[in-house]
Amino acid sequence: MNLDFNKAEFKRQVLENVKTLKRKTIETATKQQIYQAVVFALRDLITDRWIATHKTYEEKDGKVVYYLSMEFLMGRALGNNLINLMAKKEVEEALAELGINYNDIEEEEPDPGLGNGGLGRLAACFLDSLATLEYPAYGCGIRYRHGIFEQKIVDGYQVEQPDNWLENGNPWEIRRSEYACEVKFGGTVRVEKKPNGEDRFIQENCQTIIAVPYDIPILGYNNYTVNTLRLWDARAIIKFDFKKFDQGDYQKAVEQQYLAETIVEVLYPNDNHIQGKELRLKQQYFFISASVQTAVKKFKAKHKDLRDLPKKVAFQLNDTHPSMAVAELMRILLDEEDLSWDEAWDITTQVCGYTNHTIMSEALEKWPVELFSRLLPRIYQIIEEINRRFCLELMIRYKDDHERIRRMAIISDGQVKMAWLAIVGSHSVNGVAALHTEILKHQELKDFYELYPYKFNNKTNGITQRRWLAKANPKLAELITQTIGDGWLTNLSELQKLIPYKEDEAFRKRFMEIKYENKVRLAEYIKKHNNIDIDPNSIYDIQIKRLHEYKRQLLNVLHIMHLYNQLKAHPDMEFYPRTFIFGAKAAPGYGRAKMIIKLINTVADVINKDESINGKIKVVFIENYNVSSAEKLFPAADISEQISTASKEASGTGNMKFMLNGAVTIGTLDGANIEIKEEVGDENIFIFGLTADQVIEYYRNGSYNPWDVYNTNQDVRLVLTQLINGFLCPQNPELFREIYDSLLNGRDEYFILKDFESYAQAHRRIVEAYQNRENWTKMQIMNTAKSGKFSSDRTIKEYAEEIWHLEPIHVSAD
Ligand code: T68
Repeated sequence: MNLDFNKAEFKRQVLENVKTLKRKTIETATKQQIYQAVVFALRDLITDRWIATHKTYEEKDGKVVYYLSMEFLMGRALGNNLINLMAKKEVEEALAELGINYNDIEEEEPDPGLGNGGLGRLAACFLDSLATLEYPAYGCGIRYRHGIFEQKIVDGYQVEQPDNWLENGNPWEIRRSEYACEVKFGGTVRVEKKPNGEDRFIQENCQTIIAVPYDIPILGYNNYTVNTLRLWDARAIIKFDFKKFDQGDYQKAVEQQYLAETIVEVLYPNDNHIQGKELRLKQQYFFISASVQTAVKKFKAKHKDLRDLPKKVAFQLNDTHPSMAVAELMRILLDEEDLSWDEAWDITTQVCGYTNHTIMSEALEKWPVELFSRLLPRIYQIIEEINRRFCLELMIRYKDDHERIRRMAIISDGQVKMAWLAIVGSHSVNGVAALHTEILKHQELKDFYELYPYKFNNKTNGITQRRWLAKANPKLAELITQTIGDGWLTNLSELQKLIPYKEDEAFRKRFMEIKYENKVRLAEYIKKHNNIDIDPNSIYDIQIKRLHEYKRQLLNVLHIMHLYNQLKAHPDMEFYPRTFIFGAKAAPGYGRAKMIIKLINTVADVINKDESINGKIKVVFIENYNVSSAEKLFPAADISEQISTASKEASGTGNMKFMLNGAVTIGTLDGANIEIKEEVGDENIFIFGLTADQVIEYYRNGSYNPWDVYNTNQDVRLVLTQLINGFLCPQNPELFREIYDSLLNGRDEYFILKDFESYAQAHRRIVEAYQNRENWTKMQIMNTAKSGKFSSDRTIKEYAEEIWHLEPIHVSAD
């Protein structure tokens, strides 16, 4: 219950807004118009707190963290903000009194998809935790006009359509043109002398683009904190010389504006993969320059001595995408603030921290020197100097180990290595799960770990329980609150108090009922969207994440084919009904990933249409998997598929969302699965497959041969043959030849065949366990009860205390 919320006043404002904003009455307004009127009515309440928060931050003058990220995968804001405002019930009632169904209104909000997957969603969970824990924080990113594409499935294939999330405007944002700043590209660099005798570098003949911030409020849960997500839009400077003004100038001016604005046109749709496009480099510098300039300006408004910057400001780099912040901060300190190199470097490294999210080599950012130096000549110069000094240090330390120095150089082979820049320019380098950090230290970043052991640390990822339990699974949230109180909302470890209740029959019964009700809700969604009937009494086995070979959706679908084969061969076998659900977007340029989507849909078609198996297996592909559909999927899952090739998934966060909602994991010993297993105990998780050490050893010695599996395993051989013999697609038997070849002749880079038998066995153990319904419910309860570690509140506290040295600042009601 929110004491500031006045229902009568809220209703009055909604009616007023429909009239003044849309010239409508509540009876004639569209649902979209009512949605906007509702948001504006809430903004009033939110803005008071937003102002109070910033006033308090100003007065207390504490340290602030800037979370710099190319991606913020926020999902819809309305429901989440109502939960954090503790006003959901009242708003639902108020709308009902106006004859409006709240759920219909919630569905009107476009799902802001300004991110690809885990990395972007992690940033969103972090913002929620930062505000809830009352840490002064800004998220800084890009206001893409088009977020992640909308996925349509046409004849089983993925078809991409532009996401138009700003079509009706965004009622949550405020444009703050008064804080616009200039970002400079290209041109040349001129040298002159500074008062201290050092060189000063001046950028000339640049193309200047205006960065205009849009602010979005980030509400803490049950407190008065409202932090800011600041997303930058790009505008051209258009200077009309009215004397000379003619048709040609006008045309040129408009063209210039168009070019400037393409910078923020679209999010690059690759997850764990970098394409190296010029526009992407522009995007990076654009938002970094604007964000760093703003942070320094804000600091200078209150403080004189820039050497105090690390006491007041922390930058966290969400992967290497924002690593230009290192060079941009150096540029400002050197060129605009006249600091010496050593002073500037000391400040910069104290301010910056870098988070690594992947060891996939195709995700390592490297930019051609030619492109970099042409687009950002001054920034390139600074990086050259950072590199020169760094290599000198290396030469002193490693003498004539030239090979090592070449490996570690920030600029080498005609490329700028952004990860090396981020490591050298930061005081902290962290991985996102224990195993991942160990692999960084001892494999991928071994050289740097040996040089800077003190920089390396682990921060296991987390998720916000406000969105992923309170909002997504209101019934389970209510049961938990009735049973152990509502402390879990801000202290997820309290879920442990549920453990004794697994022996309580009434609790178990209600827990099971809720899972069933969530499964019914999902069945309705699937009926509506896929026109497939699924049975809520079947086992819901769900794999939802980006499509990538290392995540091994292919292993899952080959195993489904195998189950189908068994059922066809032995129609009378005992077979517990199963529903396999997938949701995944493939990068538009990732051909093999798109073929795997086609394969899943083809297998789904064959199996779902086969009446002879009495619906014992159903396969569903959820179109356009996003945050909104995720909120319906996690609560309905029995089984969570976390089956990446060990060592490849840095952490995973979907695994945590399933666990929180009481699903049982089938997974490899990869990423955070290991920590999930530690929390929940071996008896409440199904582990299979090679370990990371084994995988790494196979890569090293090259001794894995997929043909050995093919030749010795009948089941695998049959499934593989079905890929190319017309079984799936009689009109085009060659359709899946490419996938077949990747497994056998391409040497099965991700050990799908190697892990197949162990995976099939784990599934057999699961089906057996599932049929002991009481015990299964206990396992589910244990998964929820032990998920406390995986709250992003825990993660953020660790970042704040160990990396940022940040203190909470309490915002009070008046
Ligand atoms: C993910 N990375 C990791 N990258 O794969 C996942 N990459 O294990 C981890 O849990 C998550 O980060 C959070 O730490 C990504 O999501 C990208 O999306 C990405 C985007 C652009 C370029 C490269």
